[in-house]
Amino acid sequence: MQITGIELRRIAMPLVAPFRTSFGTETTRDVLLVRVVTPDAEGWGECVAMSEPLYSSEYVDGAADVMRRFLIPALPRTADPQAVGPALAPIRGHRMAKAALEAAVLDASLRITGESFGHYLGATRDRVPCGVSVGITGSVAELLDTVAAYVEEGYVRVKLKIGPGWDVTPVRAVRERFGEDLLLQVDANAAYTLADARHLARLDAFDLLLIEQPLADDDLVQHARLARTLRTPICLDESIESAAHAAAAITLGACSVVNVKPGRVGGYLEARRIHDLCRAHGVAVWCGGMLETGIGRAANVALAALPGFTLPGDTSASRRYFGTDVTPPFELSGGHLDVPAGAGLGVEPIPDVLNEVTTATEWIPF
Ligand code: OSB
Ligand code: MG
Repeated sequence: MQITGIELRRIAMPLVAPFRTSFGTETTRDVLLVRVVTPDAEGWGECVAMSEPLYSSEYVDGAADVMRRFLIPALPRTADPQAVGPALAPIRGHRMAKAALEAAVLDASLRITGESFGHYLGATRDRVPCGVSVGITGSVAELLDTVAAYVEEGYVRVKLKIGPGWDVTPVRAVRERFGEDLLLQVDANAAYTLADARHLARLDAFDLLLIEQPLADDDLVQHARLARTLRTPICLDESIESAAHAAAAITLGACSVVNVKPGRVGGYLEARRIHDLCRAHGVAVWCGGMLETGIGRAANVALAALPGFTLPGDTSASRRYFGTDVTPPFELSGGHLDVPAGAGLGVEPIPDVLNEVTTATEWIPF
């Protein structure tokens, strides 16, 4: 199956509410979609880079540039998903861009064989429990209202974004209001340093499932030190860009949980390797999110159905993000999302909706 060409499609997706983290506020999701065209099938991939390099060094314009100048010319001529990673390996970094291309090739090739993403990856469930990531709000009262609405919708786990000046007080308020049975965790997006260890230990009082990425992305050693001073388990997000990083983090004792995001680690195949490694070591994993449209969400939900994903993920319903998703919406049922069962991603963009939100397209012949 030869690749005929690749379309880069930029879309602008207004968020239903601004999403504030310790690194910035997002009001519109600026997304780069990739469409791989072959004579027999087309495949879609979503690049999770954000418009500015604040979560990690990647950003949407940079991803589009590296794709057209370096990654697409290096792709194998035939659409073999297993060959994509090795072909792109000589180009350093740019994992989110690589992941989007690999996902699109995977989707195209699975649509031809009729196999679903979930089946291909090794999913063992047909639905997955869902958590929700709650941004920093203007007040504790607003946060409590926001969390109440999500709990009412059925989310089985709540993650609060935290940062210096927005940590112990909001966490205490949520724990007091919703009680000890609420599965609750926090995400600092690398906003603290080891000098904050005593302050972070105050969160131990609230029986959190985990604290995600408290310290800098490139500091596994300090996370290992922090882990010895906290009772709350440490989960790494930004720090884990590969299975090799996950192995190092486990060896050092830098984390006891890993947030798996396929974009951050260079693709769904590397994400599965991290799942396998963590599972073998008894380290829990869960599927993170990057405010994906239905394209990326379909693949994430399939991944989250693998047996080592023992904690609820940030795989929320489409309506938590967008008024109108580019695919038929993912809807929560009893706190779960169904894993798509159709060939490939099992979902496709709705042409009219896609055209409505498209800001630019570029065709790169092969
Ligand atoms: O750190 O997990 C994160 C969104 C964008 C960038 C980084 C993160 C997040 C989220 C939201 O927490 C996850 C989601 O609902 O998609
Ligand atoms: Mg995170």
